[in-house]
Amino acid sequence: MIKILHLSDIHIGSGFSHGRINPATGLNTRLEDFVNTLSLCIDRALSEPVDIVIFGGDAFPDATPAPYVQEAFASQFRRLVDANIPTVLLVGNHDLHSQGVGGASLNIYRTLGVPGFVVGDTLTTHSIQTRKGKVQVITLPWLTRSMLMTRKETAGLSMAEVNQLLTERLEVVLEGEVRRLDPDVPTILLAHLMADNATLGAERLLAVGKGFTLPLSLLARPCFDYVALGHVHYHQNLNKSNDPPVIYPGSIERVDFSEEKEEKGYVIVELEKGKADWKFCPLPVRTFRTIEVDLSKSDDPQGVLLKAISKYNLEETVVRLIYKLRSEQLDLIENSLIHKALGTAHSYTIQPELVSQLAKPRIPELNASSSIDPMEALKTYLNNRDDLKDLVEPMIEAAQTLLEDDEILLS
Ligand SMILES: [Mn+2]
Repeated sequence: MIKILHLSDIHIGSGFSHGRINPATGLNTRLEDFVNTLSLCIDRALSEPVDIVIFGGDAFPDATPAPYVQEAFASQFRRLVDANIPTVLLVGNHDLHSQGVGGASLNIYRTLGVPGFVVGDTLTTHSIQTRKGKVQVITLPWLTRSMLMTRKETAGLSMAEVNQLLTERLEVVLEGEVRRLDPDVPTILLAHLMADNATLGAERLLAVGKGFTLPLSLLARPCFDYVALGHVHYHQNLNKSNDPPVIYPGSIERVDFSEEKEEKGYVIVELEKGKADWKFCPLPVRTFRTIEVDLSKSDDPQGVLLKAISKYNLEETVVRLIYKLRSEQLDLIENSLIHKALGTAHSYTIQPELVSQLAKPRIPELNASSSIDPMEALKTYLNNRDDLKDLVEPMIEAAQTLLEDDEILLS
């Protein structure tokens, strides 16, 4: 039995706006939070000890993190080198520089020949010797069109056609890897991708529509004993029958407020040929709290607001206060008292919203709660703008071209 620690979407160095400078260290407290959480993952890898660590991609917010952020990441993973624990670092979309043309931030670990470290920046199979025997890891990094197709092949194709072609190409290449597998050795597919039946987390806010998705049938195959995913920040198992488990461990820290209610953690797997027992291990991460109050109908907006704040213990918490009020109520809010009430929070933002502005006529079809394809949204918008009537065609054409160029590369 081979014991594995599977973590993903570290994104260390992001969310600084939710922190503050720690006067003792000069560092942003959110960097310290992320380092602390990552160190808890590594602690667990060492204390078990696990036989291999697999990382599902997206190490930093982008491919060119500041040197002190890179160092924070490296000093945690260095502990695995010292403990002789083999580690696979998969390349996610955020790790690619210029859509991959500029390489990947994680490639430096291969260049330096860090003992036991494997970087997955191509679709290939790595045969890795662990203390408890051999394991095969197929790495499937974030796909860009240029990896499997030439520009010529995609010219004139619609976004959906390009995605279809990319999926077909991938199937062939993956099949090639599968056929070369040793059937007696436990096998992991480690992939950074959007599966078509995944529940989305924060990454949806960074993507146009749902972007390029891959069918679950490509992943949930008996030749894989465990499918380790990265990309979606919300922890989930896509294959409830567990044959094999198809797991997003999710991000290890809250990247932003969209992850306010999500549990964060990593996954421990016990793997043998034909069998994978896994469990999600929650991490103690900083609390995020949205306090939302509608004061527009209140005679005592200040009192109601302070009362809403006082309901929570905000210590060590990242707070977002959103309140709605009418413009004529503005003078009734004493800002210094609001700041004082929020003073115990780790950090906070205040977003007053005027209801008169909120009541502005909107296009009901474009309501935030209904999901709509970007092209449909644009068409709906243009239909409601008589003044843009003459521009409808060129604008739709231009938007189509933009989406075709970028859709797959975005996330
Ligand atoms: Mn990603």
